[in-house]
Amino acid sequence: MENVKSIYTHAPGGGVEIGDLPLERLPEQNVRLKVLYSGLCGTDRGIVSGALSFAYNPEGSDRLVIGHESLCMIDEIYEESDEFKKGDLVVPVVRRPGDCVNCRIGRQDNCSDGDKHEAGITGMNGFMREYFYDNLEYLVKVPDPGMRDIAVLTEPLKNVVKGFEVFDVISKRSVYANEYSTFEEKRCMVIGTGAEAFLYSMVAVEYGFTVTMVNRHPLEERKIEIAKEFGIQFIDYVSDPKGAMANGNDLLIDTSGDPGTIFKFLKTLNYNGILVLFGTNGKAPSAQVDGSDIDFLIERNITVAGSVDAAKIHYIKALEYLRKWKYVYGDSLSHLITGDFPPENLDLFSRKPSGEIKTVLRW
Ligand code: DN4
Ligand code: BGC
Ligand code: ZN
Ligand code: ZN
Repeated sequence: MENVKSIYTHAPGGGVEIGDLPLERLPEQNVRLKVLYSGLCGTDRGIVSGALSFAYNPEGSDRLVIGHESLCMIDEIYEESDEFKKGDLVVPVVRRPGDCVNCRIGRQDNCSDGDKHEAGITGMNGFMREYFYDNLEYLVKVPDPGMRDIAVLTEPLKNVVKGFEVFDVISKRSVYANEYSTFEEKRCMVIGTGAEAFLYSMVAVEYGFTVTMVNRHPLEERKIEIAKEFGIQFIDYVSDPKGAMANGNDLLIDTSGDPGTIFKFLKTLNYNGILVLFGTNGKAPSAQVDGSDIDFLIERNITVAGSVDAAKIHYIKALEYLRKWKYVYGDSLSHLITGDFPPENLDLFSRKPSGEIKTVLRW
């Protein structure tokens, strides 16, 4: 069996190593992929630090190849296909279905019994390696080869597209839009300033919201500039607590996973406000909630929704956004990718480069 350079951990304990590991091909796998780029995110760092207790190794193995964000090229194809051919750029989907009703209709992102797997996260080897075998069924084709520089953002953006699908469903419970049935003058606050926060903010701008990102420290000048290019405002809520709490918000999106911060900004939600919980951090400190917090949620008809992962349809929509944004924002879009490193740079898993939005590994 051939060996390929791979980055792996021992889940759920953590750690990160790089080395040559055997590349297995299962009988149902009909495509060989060459990995071009891997994105690195909060989930990868959480797995490596041992903060995500839900991560686990493939059955019978004591290690997990990590990585779920990638842009790949079809290296070999072993079956006739009208859709795919050798050389196509593709994004493999993260979550693989189990047997529940949601999984059986391609909505494993809403799996109803937890019996699914996620590449590089739960029980299935991921994409941080030179090559791997997969099934055409789990690939999404990048429609335009000119998107090679930004298509690695498809996977993190697909989560955001799903998050907004959740928002679309929930916002129907009352009249949420303004009198012109648009979201202009509605306010969206995003907690956190990482890649997912930027992508959530950009889609919120698309919807017509006035968007503010917040963090507990100042932001590098360069990141503030990039945010401005996309029409996003930033507030450091420690140095400007009044500014951060000044306006009511209609939509609050959390990418921090920090309960204390979430409850603090929850109190800025307007009537019929919506909180989308997205950030995961099992090591975040606990926060106090009292009866008045619960009263606040009830009296204002506030909806709190968790949102995880996404389905193929969201990957396709994410690619549509990226294609449009490349046209609208030009070179600014690629500024979201703030660093491009060889895979041997394992310190990236424990240290965020300064000014990071999205760090990628180039294979
Ligand atoms: P990230 O870049 O680590 O983003 C987390 C952001 O939250 C960073 O900007 C943090 O700031 C910021 N933050 C942490 N604590 C606070 C706080 N107390 N107040 C304000 N901001 C804070 O990771 P990412 O953008 O890749 O992903 C965001 C989160 O979503 C991670 O927890 C992922 O595990 C999770 N995630 C969930 C899904 C899903 O549900 C998909 C992808 C990611 P700093 O680091 O600059 O200080 O499907
Ligand atoms: C991935 C999702 C996955 C989630 C698990 C994220 O980083 O993008 O596909 O479901 O991690 O928490
Ligand atoms: Zn990720
Ligand atoms: Zn399922």
